[in-house]
Amino acid sequence: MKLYSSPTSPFVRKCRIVALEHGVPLSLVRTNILGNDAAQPNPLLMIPSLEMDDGMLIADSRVICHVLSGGGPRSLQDRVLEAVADGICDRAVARMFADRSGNADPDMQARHVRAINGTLDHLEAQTRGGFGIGDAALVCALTYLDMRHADLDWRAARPQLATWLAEISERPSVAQTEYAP
Ligand SMILES: N[C@@H](CCC(=O)N[C@@H](CS)C(=O)NCC(=O)O)C(=O)O
Repeated sequence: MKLYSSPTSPFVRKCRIVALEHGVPLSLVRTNILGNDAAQPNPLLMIPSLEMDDGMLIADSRVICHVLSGGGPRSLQDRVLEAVADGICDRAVARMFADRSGNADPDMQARHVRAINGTLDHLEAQTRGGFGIGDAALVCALTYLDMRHADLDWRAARPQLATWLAEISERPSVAQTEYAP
């Protein structure tokens, strides 16, 4: 199976972690998301997308992770965590693109930061165990903040999340998929 990808996308990294956790080999096809649209198989012009061996194209990291993990039943808690962590990534990616555009709306940028911080506070108050797709998504969100939004200094007021990330970073699927900016 081919995963259309970039080495700095949190959604791609989540899929790669889930594939490694489930022993699914993936061939990565590097895709320039802001480059030539003709090279992008996903009509939504987004990564990740997964090309199955029979040619079927699957868009969206949540659906891709469902497929890569075998499509079995999952706890509601794990699904909620994935959605919340992906939401942080949506905000963080939007803030990054707006910063790069040079004409970011300050009110919108502040709203992204409020949303990211509020969601991290909510997650800090929770306990977690095991390692599901939601946890993979959270790893990708926290490390994406480190890579693109170090100014937010998310660890400062969130020692539980910081300790959790340090421990989980030892996991082979996490260690082998570090962002490569
Ligand atoms: N909901 C999507 C979000 C994917 C996403 O935002 N991908 C970004 C890269 S991190 C992208 O392809 N952006 C290109 C664009 O917005 O044109 C998923 O989970 O796969």
